[in-house]
Amino acid sequence: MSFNEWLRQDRLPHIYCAGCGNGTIINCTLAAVDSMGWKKEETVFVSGIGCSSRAPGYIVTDSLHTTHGRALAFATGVKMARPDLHVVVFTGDGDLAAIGGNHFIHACRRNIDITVVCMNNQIYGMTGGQGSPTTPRGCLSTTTPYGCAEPAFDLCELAIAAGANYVARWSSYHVKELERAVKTGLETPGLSFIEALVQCPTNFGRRNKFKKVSDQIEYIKAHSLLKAKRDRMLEQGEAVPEDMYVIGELMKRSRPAMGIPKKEAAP
Ligand SMILES: Cc1ncc(C[n+]2csc(CCOP(=O)(O)OP(=O)(O)O)c2C)c(N)n1
Ligand code: SF4
Repeated sequence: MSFNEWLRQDRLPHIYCAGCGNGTIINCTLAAVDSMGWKKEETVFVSGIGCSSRAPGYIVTDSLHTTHGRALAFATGVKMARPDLHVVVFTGDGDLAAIGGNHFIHACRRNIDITVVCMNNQIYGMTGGQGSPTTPRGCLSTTTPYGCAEPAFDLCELAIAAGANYVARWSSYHVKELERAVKTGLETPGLSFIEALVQCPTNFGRRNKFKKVSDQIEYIKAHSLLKAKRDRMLEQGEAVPEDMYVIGELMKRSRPAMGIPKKEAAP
């Protein structure tokens, strides 16, 4: 089977702008799902609202496109009612961490057995470019015309502190690493959180001096710092610059998870 078979050709063309990073993340996720050998009728994709949350509509499985911020609440319901199903959530930084923030921390606390892929473009894409909880300090958006003054949420730190079993961060540049991380997330019982930094040329790039799509991808690449290197820097007492994105596998543990199918009793 090829992962292309997971895409609904009848839904094309898609709504994404030219150069949007979301397509790359969908490809990586579908390649990981396909490599698990899962059946389409056993796999459900769930999302909230936003450009990123349109993803399940392009996939040939049952899917739920829910209310803004509520993807994890719906996904929890699906998994608790049908623990035999594989549940994958697509979400955006606004959907997950602003309106959906409480659902995020409690899904991690419960450590429910779902995989969450967050396309973090650091802005509200669908509604025209308002600042989100991950908009970096100093960056421009329609609601931060003088530069965002607030510190950004670190979504991975949040997921780790709240209790998720697997947490990783990559980007639309790191396609192979991202695919492997999603696969590890799918294999790991409990909540897996994979953050993918993505370029949004229309609403983030355009306002923040990234003239070409590739400029923003290059920026993300140049500001990515492998966790192992970050740890070495800290050990040596070196300061880690605030504008670096720590990438890699940030947590893998086996806290008790919810929504795991019960094993058949031995005869
Ligand atoms: C209750 C509610 N509030 C606000 C909105 C408007 N709204 C739709 S998408 C969105 C932001 C989406 O941003 P994000 O989750 O970062 O996704 P992106 O579009 O950037 O992928 C907002 C505020 C809504 N649909 N419902
Ligand atoms: S607004 Fe941004 S996130 Fe939304 S489709 Fe366009 S480039 Fe992608």
